[in-house]
Amino acid sequence: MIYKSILDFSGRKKMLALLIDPDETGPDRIPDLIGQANDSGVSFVLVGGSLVNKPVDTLVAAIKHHSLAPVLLFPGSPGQLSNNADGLLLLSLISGRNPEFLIGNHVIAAQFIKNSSLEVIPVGYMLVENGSISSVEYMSNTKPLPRDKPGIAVSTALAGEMLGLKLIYMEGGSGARDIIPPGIISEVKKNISIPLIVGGGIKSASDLRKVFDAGADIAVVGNAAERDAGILKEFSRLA
Ligand code: 1GP
Repeated sequence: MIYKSILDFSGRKKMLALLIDPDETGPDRIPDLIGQANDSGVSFVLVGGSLVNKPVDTLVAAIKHHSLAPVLLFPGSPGQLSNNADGLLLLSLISGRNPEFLIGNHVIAAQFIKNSSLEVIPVGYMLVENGSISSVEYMSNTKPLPRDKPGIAVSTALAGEMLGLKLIYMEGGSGARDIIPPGIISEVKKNISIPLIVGGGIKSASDLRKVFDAGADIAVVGNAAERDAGILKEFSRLA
């Protein structure tokens, strides 16, 4: 059980997740990239993006073939589902007020998911303002949480937990210039009892240190690892 392993590690060990965007990383790069993730002890491989044009199914199968870590779908739309993964982060975009991203897409996907072997992990997905319009913001047509108002983020995360969501994912946006301010991460962490994932703009060991120190249980790295997979080894030393 993937979720059980996250619960077991939370508070004891920090976890690193590698995010693969199918439009940026083709199957040809998978053996090397996943090989480096394996050597670095990456805990999870996430696959997905806000807008994906390339087929996901064969890519997920290739990742699954090479990866020692569980492969989790991180879908921006129902078209990114694949039965070749181990699990699914079933994202509800609770920072926004677009019903399609809160429940609509889930209705479309529900029967496919029920008939799959995917472990479903319901996630409260919270987009935090980062100074520019992120792909998530644009594609979901939602407003991000203000980065200087931790109280709103805390209330949002609490509501997600009370609704029964199993993880909170604070998202600064793929390729964000800056990480989510550590102060807002720590406020959310102090107030919830479910594990916290943080991603967006983690480019250096110092960024990662700040995100972990602020309370993230799992940090997600996408662009930086796609540019240079060697960074995973350095990052894994902080996990
Ligand atoms: C985006 O949180 C992830 O969904 C990762 O972001 O690509 O900036 O690492 P980066």
